[in-house]
Amino acid sequence: MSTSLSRSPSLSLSEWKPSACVLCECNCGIEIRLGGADGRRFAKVRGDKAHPASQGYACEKASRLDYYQNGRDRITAPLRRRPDGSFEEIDWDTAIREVAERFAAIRDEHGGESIFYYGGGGQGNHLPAAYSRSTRAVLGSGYRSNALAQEKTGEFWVSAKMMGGFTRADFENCEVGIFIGKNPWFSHGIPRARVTLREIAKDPNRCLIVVDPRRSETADLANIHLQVKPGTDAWLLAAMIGILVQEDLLARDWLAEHSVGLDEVLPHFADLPVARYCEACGVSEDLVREATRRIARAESTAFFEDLGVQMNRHSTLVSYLHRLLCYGTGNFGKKGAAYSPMALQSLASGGAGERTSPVTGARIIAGMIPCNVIPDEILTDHPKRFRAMLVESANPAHSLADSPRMREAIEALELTVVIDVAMSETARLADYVLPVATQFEKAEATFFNFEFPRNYFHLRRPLLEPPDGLFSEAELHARLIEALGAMPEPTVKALREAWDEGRAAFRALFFEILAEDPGFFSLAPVVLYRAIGDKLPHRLAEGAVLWALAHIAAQRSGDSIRRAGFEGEGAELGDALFDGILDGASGVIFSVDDWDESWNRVGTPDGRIHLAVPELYEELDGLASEEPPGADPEFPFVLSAGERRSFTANTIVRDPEWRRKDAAGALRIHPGDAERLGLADGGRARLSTKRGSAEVAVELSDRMQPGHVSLPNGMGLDYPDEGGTRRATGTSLNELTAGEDRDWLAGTPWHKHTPARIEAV
Ligand SMILES: Nc1nc2c(c(=O)[nH]1)N[C@H]1C(S)=C(S)[C@@H](COP(=O)(O)OP(=O)(O)OC[C@H]3O[C@@H](n4cnc5c(=O)[nH]c(N)nc54)[C@H](O)[C@@H]3O)O[C@H]1N2
Ligand SMILES: Nc1nc2c(c(=O)[nH]1)N[C@H]1C(S)=C(S)[C@@H](COP(=O)(O)OP(=O)(O)OC[C@H]3O[C@@H](n4cnc5c(=O)[nH]c(N)nc54)[C@H](O)[C@@H]3O)O[C@H]1N2
Ligand code: SF4
Ligand SMILES: [Mo]
Repeated sequence: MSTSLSRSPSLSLSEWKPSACVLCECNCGIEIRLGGADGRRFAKVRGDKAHPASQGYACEKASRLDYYQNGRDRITAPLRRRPDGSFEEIDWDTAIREVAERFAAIRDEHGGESIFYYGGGGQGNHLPAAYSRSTRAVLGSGYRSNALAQEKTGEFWVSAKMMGGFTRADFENCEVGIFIGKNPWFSHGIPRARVTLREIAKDPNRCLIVVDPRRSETADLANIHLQVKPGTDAWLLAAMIGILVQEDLLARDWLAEHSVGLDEVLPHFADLPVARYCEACGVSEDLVREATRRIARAESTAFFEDLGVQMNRHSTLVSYLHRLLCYGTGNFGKKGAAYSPMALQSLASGGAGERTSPVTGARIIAGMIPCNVIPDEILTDHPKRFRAMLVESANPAHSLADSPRMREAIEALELTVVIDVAMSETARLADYVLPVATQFEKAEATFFNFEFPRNYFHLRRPLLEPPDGLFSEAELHARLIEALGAMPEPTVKALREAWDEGRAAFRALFFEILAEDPGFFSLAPVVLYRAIGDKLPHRLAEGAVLWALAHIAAQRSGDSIRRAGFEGEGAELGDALFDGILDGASGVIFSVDDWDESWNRVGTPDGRIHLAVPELYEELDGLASEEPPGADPEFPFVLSAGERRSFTANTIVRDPEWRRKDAAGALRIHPGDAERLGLADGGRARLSTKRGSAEVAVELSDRMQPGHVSLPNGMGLDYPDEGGTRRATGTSLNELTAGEDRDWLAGTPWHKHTPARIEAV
């Protein structure tokens, strides 16, 4: 395969090539101009005006994506761990053969369920998860997890109970926008976040409400800032619902038409002592009433909850209260409110806790085991414990609670295989490290497509060839399945020939194979990749699996796809959509809905919103007698472990130089607290939790309230300096967090509420 780049570098230097940013879930469309001596540097990056969602918008981080693409700790050959812990390079045939043999041996001796899969993609790459589905099926690996199971699973659980599906909200058109534990100024999460925030804030007819203990950068713009005490959002939201009920502000007619269960819920709020709950959360009752009334009288309100509450105490309860507030004021299925997007591939399917994990019996929500119990599923002599792990595009030794225990768990496994581009903290613990092409060296895409009424999908084209010997996850999974003897070669051959004959022939054969053997479905990703990958235009081989997803979407949501301009009946529509995706260099609108369509996607049996969630009543009622989290004399501070700042991006970018300032990520502390402890701006302090201790740089910040301190996410990575010596910069947060500090229901961690002690050094 040769590219315009390798044939005529001078041409490619002057060309802007469309792609997308991979640093947060927005995946803004960008254009990249390559440069440098080898033509492989990202010389210039700008927003892509042709991208359907971002429309030319990009934040400051995208301009420095070269630090990801050209990182110094890129792995360029498969690595095998020696008994002394060091690594040796091996050739690909050996690597694939040994990894396949060792997984197969564990499967044959202990059952495939003992092989745990973690990851599948990060902020920019979800195709690996689609292909690994085949490998997992062949290995019989039924348990999996990823980062969503330490942030969103509580919300998924509540959403599944109340709505039978996942919802998002329309900030572009809302009258009131409310962010609960979310700082979109830095974390984004909605398209063109800063533009939208400013638009809401400056319009006198609209209102921006922020719930955050910190005066966040988003709170700076807000009309109403509900500055709760850390970890007390449950009291605040319960008080707001109490006000709706007691002041008769509920959207009663709307609720009668669209919901069930109101009568069951009302008694929990009818006599709720609003004043006492406001005191518990530290916000003046007047302000709480004002915000609640503002929401109740608005034409529409858009809600967004994120890590500030999802990684905090009472997180699943807060997700429930947030939704009661949202539906109680009639904010679903209309412009400016919540909606159900049409997903090409849902990230939140797979049950709401009916299955449980093999050792600890933790609820499996949306198919994922809670991240916080993973070490407990390994470090035991339970016969059903996990004995091997396949990690793909994730760094759990760094990103999960209690890193020391997670390291111990990985070391205890019989086999750990890591698929990554860089020598991550997790890769360093693996038995085999399998390197792959970066997200700009292969076709990639995410399923973070949540827009409405016009939703988009972006299959990115590769900009660069991978270095010699490297290839994508799709190719890797295909090779593993071949080595496992599970690739149906005659089927692949027949499908290849059918593709050349035409789409009708290909469809007929594919669906015939599937009808004969439903088990074929899980192998379909790698079979499609082998059958048609190299036949797709624009080097989009890894897009092959989308052929199947396009057909499923066409079957389920034909009208939405036709409204987006794709033509054809039945299966032809699927091919039209697939071709549209292949053609859309800057992304493509694949579904157009009207607001009513959201109601058709409500997945409850009666199509109504279910307000009653009895599993949470005990916790809800218990707030009345519970002491809100206060100062523990041993650990008097609350550490918010993982704040998103201007230049943080989990661990995708490993070079600390990429941050323009504050490379080590300082601990932010209120000036009054600092003075009391004798800490100066720019000085050092010792930060200790019950789990660990670290020396940190200090930054005085009047954004923090007294008693609350914060550290950024994505720090503490060790990275080779120019001479090759690895050095860590900043604090690895999860050396300080504890696995048992988690939500009782969803198992989501309390990272934003880590009790801590601070001393001057
Ligand atoms: N710049 C940047 N952007 C990112 C990322 C990144 O690494 N860097 N990561 C992406 C990812 S993976 C995610 S999940 C999102 C997360 O996006 P966010 O959830 O918006 O990010 P955070 O900064 O972790 O937390 C948001 C806010 O929660 C507040 N908070 C802390 N404690 C409490 C509390 O007790 N109550 C309330 N109400 N708020 C509290 C914090 O002060 C903070 O302002 O960001 C995405 N975007
Ligand atoms: N204490 C605390 N912990 C947290 C958080 C917090 O706020 N506080 N935030 C949590 C959240 S919200 C999240 S989302 C997680 C994120 O944590 P993880 O899900 O573990 O994700 P990353 O740390 O970004 O690791 C992604 C890995 O993918 C690799 N990679 C990049 N491109 C490719 C590719 O094309 N293919 C492959 N195979 N690999 C690639 C990178 O090198 C990196 O090692 O962290 C969580 N951990
Ligand atoms: S980091 Fe910035 S440019 Fe990149 S996707 Fe997120 S908002 Fe867009
Ligand atoms: Mo995340």
